[in-house]
Amino acid sequence: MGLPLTEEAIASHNAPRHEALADEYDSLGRALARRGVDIAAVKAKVAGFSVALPSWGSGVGGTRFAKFPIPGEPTDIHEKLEDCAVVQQLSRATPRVSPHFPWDFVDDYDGLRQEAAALGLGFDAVNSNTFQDQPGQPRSYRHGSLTSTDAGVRAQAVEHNIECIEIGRKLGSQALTVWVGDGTNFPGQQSLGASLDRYLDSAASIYAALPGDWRMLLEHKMFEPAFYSTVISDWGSSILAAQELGPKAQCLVDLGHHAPNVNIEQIVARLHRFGKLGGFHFNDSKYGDDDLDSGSINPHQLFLVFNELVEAELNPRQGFDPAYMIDQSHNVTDPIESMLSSAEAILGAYAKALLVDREALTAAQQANDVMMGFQALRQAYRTDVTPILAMARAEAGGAIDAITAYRASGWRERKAQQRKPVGLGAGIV
Ligand code: PSV
Ligand code: MN
Repeated sequence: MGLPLTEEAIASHNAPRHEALADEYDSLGRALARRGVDIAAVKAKVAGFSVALPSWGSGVGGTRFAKFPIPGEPTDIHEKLEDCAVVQQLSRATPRVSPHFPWDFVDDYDGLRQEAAALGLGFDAVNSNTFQDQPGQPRSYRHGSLTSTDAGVRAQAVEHNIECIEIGRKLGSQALTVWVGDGTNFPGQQSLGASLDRYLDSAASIYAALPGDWRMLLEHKMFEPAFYSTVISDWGSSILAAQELGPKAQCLVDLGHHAPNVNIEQIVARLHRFGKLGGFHFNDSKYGDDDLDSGSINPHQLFLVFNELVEAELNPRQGFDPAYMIDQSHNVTDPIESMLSSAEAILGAYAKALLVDREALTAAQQANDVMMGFQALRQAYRTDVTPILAMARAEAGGAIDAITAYRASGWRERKAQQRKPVGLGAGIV
């Protein structure tokens, strides 16, 4: 199996756009040079940045009310990989896929790894799933998984996570992301203290099965599906658990998993300060865990998060190497288009953060010059970095205008002829 799109198709998309892009890139380069910024250095950083795609994000998502499938959407991990390869071919920023089990179970993981490699893809963190029951599963997660009061349920959940590690080893991953939906809907339903004890105990058994060069990424979430309390509800619970588990345990920040208006960039800085910033699930939200496209609602927040990440890059603590992943639910768009748009938003936030005049910022902060500190960020934020992103993509063999190139490729229409239709019903968030 070759790559989904031909190189010629991308080249012929780029050809008529090159001249205008070069003009815009040169013009931005001159403007940045006047600010003492070398555009080529920023482009090189952007070109070296990548974000993993969620295997589940290539399917059409749903809300708990409904899912509206589109013709040609992928129905299994093989087709999901193909769609992720399209995103990678056009964006050149998404070379890895983060799989989710049991959704992506197959019989032959060595074969799956080869299949991905032939599509130009590798695998990122593996995600376990103990928030749903699967057909034929001996015990139910209705009342919790890693934190269940039933030792047999806890053992089953631990076993599943260890199985995910085993699969991940075959796929070449080096991290396990653990998110549990465990929690309560009623005060009095469970002991808030004892459920955390049970979590720590179960998590320690998973931790003990981690290979030496692996990380365990603990993903917190304030609410949903549990609406009164969640066991790992916030970054405080997450970092305490990670500290208790050991150095290979770090915290994963899903941008949608916080209380409204929480200062996420500050959380990022705090986690970094203690060497516990393990990774991200990028998405955007307005009200709760909306799983909307990255940067579509609050691009400024994304920029401020990346501002902290650039600070962290410049002042690395031990183990600073966050796993960057997208985690979105594409309910009303073609998932490939959403992932292209999101990758661009994420890279754009990074590029803008790279433009911050760090010397000016530090000097302003030192002198308590409030307005100039703010302006150091503002100047970078209002810069249109589109030409840098497009040039980096084009130089790497990607498309100057990725969504237009994707539409012109006719990929989805072709797949609508070839792939079996997916069922209706409520989708997964
Ligand atoms: C939970 O809301 C979450 O963010 C976790 O990362 C899950 O693995 C993912 O969404 C997929 O449902
Ligand atoms: Mn997530």
